Amino acid sequence: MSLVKVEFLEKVGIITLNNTQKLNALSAQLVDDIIEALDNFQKQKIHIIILRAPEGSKVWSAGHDVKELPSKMRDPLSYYDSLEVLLRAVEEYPGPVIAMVHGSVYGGACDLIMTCDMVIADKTAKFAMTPAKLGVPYNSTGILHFMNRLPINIAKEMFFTAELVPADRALNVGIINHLVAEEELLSFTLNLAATISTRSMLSIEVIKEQFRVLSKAYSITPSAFERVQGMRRKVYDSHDYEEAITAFLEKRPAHFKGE
Ligand code: KFV
Repeated sequence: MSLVKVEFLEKVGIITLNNTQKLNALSAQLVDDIIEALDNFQKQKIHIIILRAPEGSKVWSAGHDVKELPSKMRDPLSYYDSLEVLLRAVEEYPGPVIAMVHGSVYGGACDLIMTCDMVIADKTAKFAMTPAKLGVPYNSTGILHFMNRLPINIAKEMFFTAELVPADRALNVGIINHLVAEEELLSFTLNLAATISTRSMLSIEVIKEQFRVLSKAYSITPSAFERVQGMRRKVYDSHDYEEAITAFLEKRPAHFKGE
């Protein structure tokens, strides 16, 4: 059974993450279902996508499925990890993908909304970037998503504290485009999509791709790349990573040693 609900409304493809029992944690199966829905919309030449959770969800998505993170000694966010595949599918979708957010958003799901082209939210929305709570060495493309979107001091605060940023502050710092009343969330998002749909989709597709290419136009030397990978490896080989994942599964706070 698919973990997403797919609708077509007013020329817009709507994908609803629909595994609320598991707080829409981004398991490989949920990710596969989102990607399949995106592929089908692309085949049908649907240009604008809304990504949402079911109405009234307390949690929009709890982020990467922690139960699917590898145990020690393996990169938890390698190129082919399901979350990374999803982020690339959203970035490469040939038209705007709009995140419509009601409820809280954690970790990899926060990266997902940063990867969407726009974010519309109501006052229940909150955003937390939690890898430091889970001892995870975040990956460089993920950090770049935040650097390209937010002032660096705000991005660092999110990564270092792992605390939830409430909706009004999220608006002030640029995490979200528009903060709207709960009862207007869908109509506002559909209106925005309707405006976009009157413009040249060919032009928008190419502009989106230019934003993607230019926002990744950083070059680093092979030795800098290998150094970063080496530093990250120290983290996923560490006591802290193993302890944090175990603590999550045992539903207790993690005890970090810094090694
Ligand atoms: N992965 C897998 N299962 C999860 C999950 C996750 N990210 N978040 C919640 N669950 C499961 C949880 O184990 C429980 O399952 C059920 O969802 C309800 O969660 O089999 P169970 O025991 O019923 P509860 O009981 O924790 O719900 P609640 O007390 O309402 O708290 C909600 C929330 C969201 C505050 C809490 O579940 C939570 O802190 N979840 C983890 C949020 C988080 O840190 N996500 C980041 C994951 S790591 C990540 O995304 C990345 C990329 N990274 O680098 O770290």
